[in-house]
Amino acid sequence: MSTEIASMAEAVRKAVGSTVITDIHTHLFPPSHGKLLLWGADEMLTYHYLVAELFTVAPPGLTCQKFWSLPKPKQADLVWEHVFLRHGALSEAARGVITTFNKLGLDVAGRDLDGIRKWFAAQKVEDYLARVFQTANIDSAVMTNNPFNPQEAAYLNRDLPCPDCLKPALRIDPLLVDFKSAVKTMKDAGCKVQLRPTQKTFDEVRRFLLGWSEKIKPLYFAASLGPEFAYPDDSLRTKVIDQAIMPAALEVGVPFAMMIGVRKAVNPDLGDGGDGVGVADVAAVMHLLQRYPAGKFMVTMLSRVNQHELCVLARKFGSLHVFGCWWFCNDPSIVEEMTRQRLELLGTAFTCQHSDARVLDQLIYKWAHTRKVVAEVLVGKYTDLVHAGWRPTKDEIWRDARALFGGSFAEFLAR
Ligand code: RAT
Ligand code: ZN
Repeated sequence: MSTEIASMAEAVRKAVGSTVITDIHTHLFPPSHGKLLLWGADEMLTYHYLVAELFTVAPPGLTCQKFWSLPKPKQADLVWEHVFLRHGALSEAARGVITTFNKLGLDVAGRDLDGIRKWFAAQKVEDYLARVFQTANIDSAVMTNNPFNPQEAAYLNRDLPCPDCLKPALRIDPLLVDFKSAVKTMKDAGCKVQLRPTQKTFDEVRRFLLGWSEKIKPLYFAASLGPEFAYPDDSLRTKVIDQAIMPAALEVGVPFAMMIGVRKAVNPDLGDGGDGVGVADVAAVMHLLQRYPAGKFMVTMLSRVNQHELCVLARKFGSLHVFGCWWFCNDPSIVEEMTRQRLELLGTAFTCQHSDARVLDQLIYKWAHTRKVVAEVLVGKYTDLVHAGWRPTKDEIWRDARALFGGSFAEFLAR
């Protein structure tokens, strides 16, 4: 038995370590979208997770205002000095930078940030993108394409080249969280929308979504929502979902992805790093699933507290695809717990992780760290199976590994 378990464990580690990954939610852009695609040492060091961390240890004289007024390399210097050198790179985000530099073959132990910067300065972004995808062993990554962001919309309207490894997704938050600004953007784009929620306005919103879908061919529509998200209720948000978003999603035949539980700007001085987390009401998702039996929904939730209830819901509705260990859940201890819980309740019918990479290079560490944790969870599960008398074949192990890292998602999309 023990040799069987040892060879199974080796096969699992190999499969999880080497399976190709489809990254189903990132904030990456094609190189043709210029400065929108973030990459390199300074972008990694100023990732909002690390900026938030800097201000847990920053000297009293260093205010957020002062930090934001500095050029990016100076901001990166401050993170390097106070987080990495004076306090230690133990957090997940800090360790991630180290893992990434290391996997790129850079001398991270030498702590030579200037040398590392020189190496990045010599890279050509198109080649570097291919190199990162190869190092992380990813076949494709889904972008977040937001037509409500004028800069992004301008790039999208120019039909610029996009490498095959980057897939589109239509991000529509303002429709649900800031209808006023959504109306302004749509008006600027020539839609006949009004702030007053009339049938005509909803028809126009639907046309806006259909138009963008036709243009970019998104894999899904997506929005991030607060812990207060309720459905149905008598808010404008419910009307927008029922009269514009769901009709458009059904017509295009794409899932509606909801990322639920973010408490926006609890400390606005920190910028993107200033958002927090709150426990949400999973019943809102349940009501959507009940109301739209022909719809498809992808959901990730930010609070650890919501995870179990969400898994139970996914057992009841094949139209719900649970994905990722999002943001504050993307820490090894929580990824381990969530992956085990999901396997126990859902088998492999979920996507164990998405990277949420905002900086290209992060694909390297986010996936290296996830693979390691998920491999050990799977070894434990297969060990239990072997003890129970089952003998998983190598092919089955590879099938299951791929399922968790993109295979189940592909199946869900094809349903
Ligand atoms: O994880 C993050 O980087 C967050 O700031 C958000 O981008 C979140 O993932 C989102 O897509 O809203
Ligand atoms: Zn995201």
